[in-house]
Amino acid sequence: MKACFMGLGYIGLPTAIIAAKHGIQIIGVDINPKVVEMTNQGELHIIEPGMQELLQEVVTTGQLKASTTPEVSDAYFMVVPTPFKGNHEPDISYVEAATRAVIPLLKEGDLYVIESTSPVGTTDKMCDLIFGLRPELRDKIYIAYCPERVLPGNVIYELVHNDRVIGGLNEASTDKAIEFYSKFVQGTLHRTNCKTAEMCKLTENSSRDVQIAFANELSLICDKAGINVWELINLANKHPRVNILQPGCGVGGHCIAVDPYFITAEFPMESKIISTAREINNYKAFWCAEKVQNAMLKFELEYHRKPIIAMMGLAFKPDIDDLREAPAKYITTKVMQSCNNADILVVEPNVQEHNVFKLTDYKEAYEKADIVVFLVAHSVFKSLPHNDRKVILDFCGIYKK
Ligand code: SAJ
Repeated sequence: MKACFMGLGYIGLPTAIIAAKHGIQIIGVDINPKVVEMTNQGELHIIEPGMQELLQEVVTTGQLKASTTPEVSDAYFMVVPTPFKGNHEPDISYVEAATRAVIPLLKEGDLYVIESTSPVGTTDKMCDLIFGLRPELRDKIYIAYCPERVLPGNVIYELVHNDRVIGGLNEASTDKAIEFYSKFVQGTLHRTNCKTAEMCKLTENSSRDVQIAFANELSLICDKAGINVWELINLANKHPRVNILQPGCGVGGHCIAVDPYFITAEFPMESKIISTAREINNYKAFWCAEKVQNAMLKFELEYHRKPIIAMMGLAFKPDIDDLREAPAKYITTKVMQSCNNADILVVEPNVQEHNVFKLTDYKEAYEKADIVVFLVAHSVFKSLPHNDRKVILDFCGIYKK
């Protein structure tokens, strides 16, 4: 069995590695020659615990090879980014380009799968493209949509153990895709059609976005009402059927802050809660930046000098070193811009150095600062002593009970 993975990013590369580890011959394709070169040298270009050793192993045994062009295989997987354009319209041009690249290689009996998060109807569009150019393959190849669900930081475990949803163009396609994924997935493989599988992925991340927005909205209300939001949520969650998530300084990463737009762009009239949740979560980062700016002004009026501020955390969530689309980064930039970069100590304990921010050790920054702003709930911050003489802005519940 030979499989071709189009895209060696945060999902494509780990999936290719795990599949290779389970005996499938893998050709991993990426348009970036640097990624291809690093992968062939057994060097991981993404950040994911435990993955480096696995890559080294499958490259050494020859199970995985990277290239800038696809090769004739038995199965083809589209695992490329689906960003959105300026107006939040989904951009499926990478899926289309990857599909066009494999169309000339397709032969009878092959499997073609889209894993990229995609707007509803993308698989049907790619079918039209494939059969438009290769009409002789109609009913002769298998086509399915199968989204990934792994949590960055826990990919090795989740790729194998999570349940997956597999939506085939027809029953035979679903069967063929299930046959492939069952080579390395131990979770249940749930059957459906392409459209439902596409919508399922968007629904999962939108559901989380809506739930986080609820928590963030509560945090705004509680701030005005003088109520500790962390205590409130903890108490409300004692109800057997209530499970509120945690507020933070916004929603980051490449998934939850993006995927809901794939629904709102296509169904603007119907997706009221989903679009409002996006607005609330975006607004939360803006609100945090304003809170910091107000605290700075208040300090200056009271002490007649500029405060030293510690911005604690840049990552998009706790205990990772991934800064992609991180609200903490946005807030820090906004605060720095408002005071000519003066007296701001930027902290990210999970990153050695950064090309924009000069990083300070978290203990040193906490010690020196007049105003401490907790942006990300990294575990190491929780051991810092509570100092009543400092102004503490705790946006992520470091000191929650
Ligand atoms: N966040 C909160 N409060 C919470 C939980 C999260 O503010 O209670 C924030 C985080 O700080 C972060 C953002 O939400 O900024 C997203 O973090 P996350 O841990 O919720 O999710 P991701 O983006 O790391 O991964 C998600 C997962 N989807 C769901 O949990 C429904 C993952 O399973 C998906 O595979 C991934 O998106 C993806 O690739 O789509």
